[in-house]
Amino acid sequence: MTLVMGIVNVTPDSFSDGGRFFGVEAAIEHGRRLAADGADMLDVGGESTRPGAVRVAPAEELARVLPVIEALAAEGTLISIDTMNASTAAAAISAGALIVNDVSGGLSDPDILDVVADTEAQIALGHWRGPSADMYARATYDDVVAEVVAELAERRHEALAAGIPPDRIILDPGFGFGKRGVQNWTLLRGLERVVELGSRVLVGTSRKGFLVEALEHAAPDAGEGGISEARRDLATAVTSARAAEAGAWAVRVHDVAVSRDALAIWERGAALPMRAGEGGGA
Ligand code: PMM
Repeated sequence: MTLVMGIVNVTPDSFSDGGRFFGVEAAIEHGRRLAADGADMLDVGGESTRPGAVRVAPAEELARVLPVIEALAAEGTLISIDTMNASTAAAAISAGALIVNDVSGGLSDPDILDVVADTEAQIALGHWRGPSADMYARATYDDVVAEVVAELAERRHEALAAGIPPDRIILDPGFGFGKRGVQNWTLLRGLERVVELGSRVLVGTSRKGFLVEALEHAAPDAGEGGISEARRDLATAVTSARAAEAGAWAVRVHDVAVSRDALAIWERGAALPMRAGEGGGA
C-alpha cells in the first residue's frame, strides 16, 4: 500500500502583523487537518525550494519549523523535516522528527548524512543538480531515467558510506528539480526503474509545473485566475495512482484527501481478480 505524506509549509503570514507566530499556528492547524484527512505522515518545511526561490537562513528556517514539529509530534503524528541543512535536521530530530527529507540528496550540506547516521532517523534523498535559483541550467539529459537512477544510486552510496543503514534510506526522483516538462513525464513513465534500485521510493509531483502545463493543454481557456488548486490536486491524484502502480512507498501531496481516494481506488482495482465474474460483488 502506498502511503501519503501531507505537506506542511511554514511560512510567515504576510497578511497579518503577527508575523511568524500566525504562520506557525496556521501550520499546526493545517497539519492536524491533513492528519484527520488520513495522512500517514507530515512533511514540515520552512524553506521554499520552488524554481527561483531565494534561500532562507538556517536560524530562520529552524525558528519556523521547530514549534510545528514539537506540537504535531507530541500528538503522535509521524513527522518528516524538509530541509537541506544539517543543523535544522539535527534540531528537528531532537524535537521528534523521524524522517529527514533532503531534496538535495545530501549534496547541499553533506554533514546532514552524519547527523542522520548518528540517530535512528530515516533519510529521503532527492535527485538534485543544484540550487533552485538556477536549477534549469542543469536540466540536460541524454536519458533522463538512466541518469536519475545512476545519480540516486550515487547519493545512496554516499549515505551508506556515512554509516546510514540501507533500510533507513528512501530515494526520491525529484520531480521538477532540474527537470523540464517532458523530462518529468519520461521519469514518471520510467518510475519502476527507480523502484528497482531496491530502496523505498518517495514521489513528489504535487501541484508541480508539468501538471499545470498538461491541464493548460487539456483546457487552454482556464478563465481568470488560471488553473484552480482543485484541478492541480486532481492531476496530482492521477500521478499518485501512477506512483502506486510503479510500486512507490509514498507520495508527498498538498491535498491528502483526494490522493488518498485515488490510491484507495487504484489499490481496490489492483486487488480484484483478473477475470470478470470472479470474486462477486458490485
Ligand atoms: N518537492 C518540493 C519540496 N520538497 N521533497 C521531496 N521528497 N520530494 C519533492 O518532490 C519535493 C520535496 C517542492 O514542492 P513544494 O514547494 O510544493 O513543497
